[in-house]
Amino acid sequence: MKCLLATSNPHKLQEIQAVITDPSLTIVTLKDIGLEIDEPVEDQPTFEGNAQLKAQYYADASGLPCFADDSGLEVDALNGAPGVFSARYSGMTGGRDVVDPANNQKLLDELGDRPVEQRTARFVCAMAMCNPETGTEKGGTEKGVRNLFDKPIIVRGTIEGRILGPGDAGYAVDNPKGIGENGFGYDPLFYVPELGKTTAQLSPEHKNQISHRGHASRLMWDQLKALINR
Ligand code: ITT
Repeated sequence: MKCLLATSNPHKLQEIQAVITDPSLTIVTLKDIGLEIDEPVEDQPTFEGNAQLKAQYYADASGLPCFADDSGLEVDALNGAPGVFSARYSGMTGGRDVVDPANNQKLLDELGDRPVEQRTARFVCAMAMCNPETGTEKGGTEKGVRNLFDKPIIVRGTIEGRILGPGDAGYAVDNPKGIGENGFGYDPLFYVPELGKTTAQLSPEHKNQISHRGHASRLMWDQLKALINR
């Protein structure tokens, strides 16, 4: 089975491709198929809604079954913010090298000097897989693929942790770099107490074993495998 993995985030691409490696599924990327279209507007109130919106948009544009994730950070003391606005929390635009530190600084500003026990948070990843809409011109997928599933498949993975805070190594209220060099986004500020590390201090393999995206990718693959082997 061939399907499109739709993301413009190279870190996500690597993380998902490292988990879903079965030869019965050929994953192609937007770059592989030369699909250069505007990104959809992610205007849904839930991660699941945005994941489905993205997957359906690119499935329709490509004619391939497509999966996409919408993910982000929920901080309890901020009533779940930044949530679905995680990618654009600070309002800064540009490359990830400027947007990520700006988002991280905004998060530290919002949390202020709250003690670590009030900084609990989780990463959430909703992943959706959609077929091209039936009955449209674009719906011509490869033989045998279309009928594997009728409705979108939607799964969710999470990882619990907290945001670095007073007393933690690498923490200062004006230091958006946090601690650790791996990963992306909020990883340098996302501390997993059981490991005594941020997710930016984990190897890619270790992050995939425990992360929201790793969990969601495995759940998605379990469902697809069951359909392929039906
Ligand atoms: P696509 O929409 O093209 O897939 P994106 O980066 O814009 O890429 P989202 O809309 O799903 O993706 O936004 C996710 C944001 O949430 C991301 O930019 C980070 O700020 C944050 N995030 C999600 N997963 C993360 C992770 O594993 N580590 C750190 N931050 C993460």
